[in-house]
Amino acid sequence: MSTQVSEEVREALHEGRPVVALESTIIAHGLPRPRNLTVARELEDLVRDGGAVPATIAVLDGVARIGLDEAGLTRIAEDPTVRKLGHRDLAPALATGATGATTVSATAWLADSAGLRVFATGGLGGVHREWAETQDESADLRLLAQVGVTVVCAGVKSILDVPATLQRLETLGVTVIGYGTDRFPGFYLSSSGEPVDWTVGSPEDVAGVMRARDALGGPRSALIVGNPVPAGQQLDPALHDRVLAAGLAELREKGITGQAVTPFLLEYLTVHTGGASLEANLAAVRGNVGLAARIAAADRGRP
Ligand code: PSU
Ligand code: MN
Repeated sequence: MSTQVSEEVREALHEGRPVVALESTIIAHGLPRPRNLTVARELEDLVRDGGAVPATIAVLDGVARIGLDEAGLTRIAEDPTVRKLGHRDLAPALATGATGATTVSATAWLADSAGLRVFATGGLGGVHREWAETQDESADLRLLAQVGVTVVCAGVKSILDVPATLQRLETLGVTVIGYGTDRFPGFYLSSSGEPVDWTVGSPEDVAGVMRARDALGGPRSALIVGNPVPAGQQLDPALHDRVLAAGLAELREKGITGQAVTPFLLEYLTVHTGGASLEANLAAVRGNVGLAARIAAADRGRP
C-alpha cells in the first residue's frame, strides 16, 4: 500500500481521539539544520501537551507516511536529498520510491484522505510579489479549496503579496477567520494590516464553525484559522521590510524561481536578521501547533 498510517495515529482515529497533522517541508526546507530536528520533536511534544496525537506527514521511500517515528523524523530533518513535494508531486514520488517532505498542499491532501481534521503549520504559501512576471502562486491555495481540513497558521508568509493572496482565497471560496483578531496575521508580524471578515475567540468557537461547515455539506474546502504570533515575539517590522526588500532584490539577481523561492527567502531573512526572523517564525509555529491541539480536542468534545 502506498499510504501508511502509524499505529498510534490509527488507534487515536479509531477511538475518536484528537489528532493534529503537521507538515514536513518546514522541517526539511524551512528551518536551518540542526535546529530543525529539535523543532520537529518539540512540535510533536506541543501537540501531546495539548491533549492530541501528532501526525507528522512525509513520503519515505515511496510510501506516504501519516505519523513518523523517530527514525523518519531524523531522516527528514538531516538528509539533504529529501525533496520538496507539493500535491502534484505525490503520485510520481510514490511511483518512483522517492523520499520527500510534504508542503501544505501535499500534507493537507494526505491528512484529509486519512480522516484527519486539523492541521498546523507556520505560514501558508500564496501569491508571490513577483507574480506579474513569474505567475508564481503556491499550489497551497488551490488545494485548500478542495479539502475539508482546518488549517491553523500565522497567515501566509509575509514574503508574499498578502492582499493578492487574500483575494485569491476569496475567489477560491476558502473560509478565513482570525483567532482573537480582526486582522489577518502577518507570519513574522502579528498583523499584515489586512482585515478579516470573521473573528473567533476560543478553540470551542472554531470547533463550532467546523460543525456548522459539516452540517451544511456542499463543496468541501479548508477552514483557515489565522493565529497571530504574540506581539512581543514578532519580528521588528522595520527590520522585516528592509531585509525582505534586499532578499527580493537578490532573488531577482540570482534568477531563483519555482520551488526554491520560498526556502531561499526564509533563509535570507534568518541570516540577515541575525536569527531574529527564525525566532519569530518558531514562535508563530509553536503557537499554531498548541492551538491546533486544543481545536482538535474541542472538535472531539474533549476540551
Ligand atoms: N511555514 C513555515 N515555513 C515553511 C512553510 C510553511 O513557517 O517552510 C512551507 C510550507 O510547506 C508551504 C511552503 O506549503 O512553505 C510553500 O512553498 P511554495 O511557496 O513553494 O509553495
Ligand atoms: Mn512557488
